[in-house]
Amino acid sequence: TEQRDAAGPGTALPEDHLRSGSSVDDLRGAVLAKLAYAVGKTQPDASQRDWFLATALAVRDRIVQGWQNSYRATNAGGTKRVYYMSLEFLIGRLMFDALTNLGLTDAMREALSGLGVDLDTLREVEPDAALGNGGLGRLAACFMESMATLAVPAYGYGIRYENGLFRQVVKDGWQQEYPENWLSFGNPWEFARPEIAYDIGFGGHVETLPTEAGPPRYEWFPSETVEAVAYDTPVVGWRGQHVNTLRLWSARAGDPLRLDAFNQGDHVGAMADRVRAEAISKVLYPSDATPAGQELRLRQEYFFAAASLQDLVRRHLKKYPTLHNLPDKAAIQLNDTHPAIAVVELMRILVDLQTMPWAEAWEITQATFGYTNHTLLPEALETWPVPLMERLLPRHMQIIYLVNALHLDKLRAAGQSDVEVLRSVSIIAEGWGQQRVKMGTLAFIGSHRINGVSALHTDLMRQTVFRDLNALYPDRINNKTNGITFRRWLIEANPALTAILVDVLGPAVLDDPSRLEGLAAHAGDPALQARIRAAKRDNKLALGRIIAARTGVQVDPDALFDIQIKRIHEYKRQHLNLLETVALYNAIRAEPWRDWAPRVKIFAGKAAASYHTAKLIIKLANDVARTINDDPTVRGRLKVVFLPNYNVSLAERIIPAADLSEQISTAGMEASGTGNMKLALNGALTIGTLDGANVEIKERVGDDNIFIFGLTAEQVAERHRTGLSARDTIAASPRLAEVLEAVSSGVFSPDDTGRYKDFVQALSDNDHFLVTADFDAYYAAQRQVDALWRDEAAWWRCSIMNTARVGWFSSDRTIGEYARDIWNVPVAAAE
Ligand code: KOT
Repeated sequence: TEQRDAAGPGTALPEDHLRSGSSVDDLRGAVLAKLAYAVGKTQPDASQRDWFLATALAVRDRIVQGWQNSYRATNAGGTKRVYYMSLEFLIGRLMFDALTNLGLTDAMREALSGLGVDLDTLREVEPDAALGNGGLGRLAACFMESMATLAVPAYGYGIRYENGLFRQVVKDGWQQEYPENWLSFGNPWEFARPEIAYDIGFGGHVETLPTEAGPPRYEWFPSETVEAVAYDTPVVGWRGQHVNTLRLWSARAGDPLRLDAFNQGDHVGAMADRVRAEAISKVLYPSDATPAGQELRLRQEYFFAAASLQDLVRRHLKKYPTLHNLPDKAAIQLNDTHPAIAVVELMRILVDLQTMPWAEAWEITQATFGYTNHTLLPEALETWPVPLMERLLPRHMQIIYLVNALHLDKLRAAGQSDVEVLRSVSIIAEGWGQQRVKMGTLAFIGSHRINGVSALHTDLMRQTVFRDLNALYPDRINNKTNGITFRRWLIEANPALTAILVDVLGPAVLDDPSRLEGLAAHAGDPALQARIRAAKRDNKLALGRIIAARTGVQVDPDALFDIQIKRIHEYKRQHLNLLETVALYNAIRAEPWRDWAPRVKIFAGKAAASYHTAKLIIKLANDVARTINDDPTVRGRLKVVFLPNYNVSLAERIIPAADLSEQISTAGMEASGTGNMKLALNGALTIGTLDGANVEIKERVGDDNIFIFGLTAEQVAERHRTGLSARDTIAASPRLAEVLEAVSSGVFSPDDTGRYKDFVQALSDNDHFLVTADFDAYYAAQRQVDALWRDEAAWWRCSIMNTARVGWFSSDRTIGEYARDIWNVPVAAAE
């Protein structure tokens, strides 16, 4: 082949024809060919990274055939496609996903071992694709895998950020952020498509063109254009049958960029424009559940929404003469409001470019879009200042005003005259001397279905942020409880548990998670308990090695591993866990003779760089950890660990080693949670509030197999109405008072005794997240955990019941519901 020239002289080159064979010999030959011809290395010179690249490229070859078949079948059949638009895809590593779903893991391990290469070492070399912040982005990645598994023809659309979520370093207990350049050594999974590029406009002005009859036409003349270039990653489903595409857009300066300036000698000025254009895909905003608010973020949102729409409209028009049948051929799902400007862009395409009458265009738009809401936190609801939108997207702002006016006209015509209601359902908010565009309202009005991500969250949506819109359009809001892909979170992350499940339940459990239920009948079986326990112990030993390597702390695999892993946020209440840790520490010191159940408290998570309280909570975790771990009187009964740089691949190591899952958000604030599902599936017991999907986990695993405590969402709302001073609560709990006094006075921060003074003060003055109100109930629930842990047979019975009863939280189930209730597309029948 033409690539042969790339090989070094004097090297015997292996055959490069083994494109699709999957025997051990085929795979070995394919990896060697990739190493020579694609990586350009000989075996003796190859680093682990070279071997990883060669292996990944050989695996990718084996996906391509299915990819092309899937594409051809969808195209020939004129099958409806799903477009999942998301500013975040928190993918993690892909090699084991691909190997698992193709059924090639064992063969590849053997192929490589014949070359003296260890597959599990290569696994660790792959960088994490962290193109997301947390739950919302990880959900998008799980959904991509499940859509491929269920043979739903789908594209994921997003941005190919050069820098993913920052790398977290903990220095002296404080979080520091470093850039995460995940692409610096190349990305073997993607295909660059430089020929698939679209012009994306910004700024400029709108011209009104009179027409012979009827309303005038409008044309937008942007002052700036940026090119969006496609990069495609194939997404292979379970059993490798169907393959979809994740298409991520990269920004490229339009060419020639200000050639005039360049030719007149203003190289720097011309280059500054280039940098400004290409900044769009440089970095993921590290804000979870808070809107970024900067102009660059709005540019990102429009950039990827517009590129994706041009792409799917072009695909449609290649096959059909008009866009009238778009909703029969395309379902677009908006992952939160970040892509909501797409609603307006589609209207602009239909009305301005395709000269479709407004009413028809609106019907098509609504029938095409669905919108998923992921948070009710008022500070997280996205709004944009009208002047900014007007400057950046002048035609879109006109369309938004008209959409809004027609929407409000319709309501008034239907008899709605309550000014408060009209104000609340308007897309434009007034106040603070500035109009703002409410993206949630825009997404709601522009979609035929709006969904929440757990039963409780969806109910609260109906009662709170979308109360008035729900009253007007009662059938639009529906629930789609989140799920997780069991391929990554069980089969790949926990092979030891998977082997036991296959042994007890048969291999069909891998295709049909409802079969996990069969485990319940054996939950009390001492032999099964012993096996499950041994597998967990091995996973804990493996995690213990990671903990020792990264923090220097030694942990006992026979201690209870108590895990809280998620973004650091006050509503998630890592500080409630820390205060309970301090209370336990006090109790151990006060009563050292008691038979304390040994525990390791493990925390991991990133804080938004500008979120000062979250960063202080990380510091508190590290301060508490140092103090307790260094105190000889604790005698190893309690250890505290903060594991730095939490990401998808670290989650894959922590979750299989968990005994206890901390899901302790203030009720009503966590929309769903998905870590709760991953941990329960892997046999951890949940200690949690009645929040998000915890409610549904409790319903499924049963009250005896979960530790529920604290105020309900309704009680939380009541407290917020009646006042949040915590003074009486603290006064009534000597244990809490003692803990707060210790933290406040500097027991854990002797180098800076005032460090936590304001933090503790704020908890007493205005305890918005009700940490103090839930403290005693939480402490009591933790002591119930201790008691159950001492009764080994009872504990492992509960653990097994958790694994047995969470099959419903498979993202295959979730995607099946979206397909049926929102997208109107068929899914492949389970085998
Ligand atoms: C909202 C606005 C900006 C950035 C991120 C968000 C966000 C993230 N909102 N919700 N999430 C999480 O989404 C997960 C998937 O649905 C939920 O499980 C989790 O509860 C949300 O906090």
